[in-house]
Amino acid sequence: MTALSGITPSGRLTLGNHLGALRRFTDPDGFYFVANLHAMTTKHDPRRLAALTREFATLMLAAGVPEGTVFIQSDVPTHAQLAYLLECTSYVGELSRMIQYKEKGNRPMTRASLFTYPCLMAADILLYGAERVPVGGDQDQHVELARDIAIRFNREYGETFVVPQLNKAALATRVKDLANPTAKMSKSAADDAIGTIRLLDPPDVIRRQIMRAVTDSENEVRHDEANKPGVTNLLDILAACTDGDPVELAKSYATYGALKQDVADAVLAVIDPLQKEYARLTTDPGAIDQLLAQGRDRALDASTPRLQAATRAMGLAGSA
Ligand code: AQP
Repeated sequence: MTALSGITPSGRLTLGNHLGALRRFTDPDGFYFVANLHAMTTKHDPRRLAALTREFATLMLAAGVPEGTVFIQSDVPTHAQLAYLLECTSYVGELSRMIQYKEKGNRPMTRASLFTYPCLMAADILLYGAERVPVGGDQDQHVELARDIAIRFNREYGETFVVPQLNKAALATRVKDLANPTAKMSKSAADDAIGTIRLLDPPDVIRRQIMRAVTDSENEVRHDEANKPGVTNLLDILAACTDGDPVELAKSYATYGALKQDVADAVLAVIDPLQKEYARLTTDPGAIDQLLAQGRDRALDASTPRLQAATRAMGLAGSA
């Protein structure tokens, strides 16, 4: 089974991104990419995008994502090439039903890419023959569309793509915002948002944010998402960082203060080695370039045959 996952440089990486994605990118045969083409569907700052892309790629390497599996999406042109072919097999009707477009798009100044990016996402998936795509619930619609496109393409132009399945079993803990624990911790939150833990924030800032996390007016440490979202989020974070069971962990705490202290220690124990490795890697930019070139070449080799098959199937074979 081909493991494939992208992460969009739409803001600085968070603890949620690490626990839910980066640290699960462990397959030496996988493909893990910085989805920078996906970060341009709304107005963007080119310098910030370039800096975030480099930071993401370096953090992926620092997190121990296997060598040769990490690449930057725009370095592998097969993604954009296949995306165009898939745009030519998709319908305006199905793209206009996509949630992001319905919520943020459909205005005269909306970028056309906010309408077509689901085809790019389908290309990301279909290029590598991924059979199962581990995604959070908010991504279901994209995988459904990739399935529809693959089935239609195979029917109209001949068997070319593996039809992917949704892989809900692989879902990770959803880390919630510390200041608003009913919402997901998101990297696109404002840079100074107090509820978002950024992987590269100084340890004292991270500790302070955890100590200030919103809880409730009771005094009982209990895992109860509906009635105690703040405390439950802290227990889930502690469990994810220590490989523990959040319900069991709750029994060891009599006060919120003691829980927060342990959450801060556990989070910093996860983040500290990551920050040290990041700092070490950034002293040798040439080595980072080399690792990313290795990932790019491998992704290009793996994806080119399927792009060529799709190209031929659509009647674009040229003189070759
Ligand atoms: N809070 C979270 N808890 C656990 N996992 C999370 N992920 C994101 N937030 C959490 C996982 O990180 C990866 C990022 O995927 P993405 O870049 O496509 O963006 P996303 O899922 O929309 O994540 P963000 O951080 O919330 O970004 P923005 O703010 O841009 O929307 C995925 O594997 C996701 O499950």
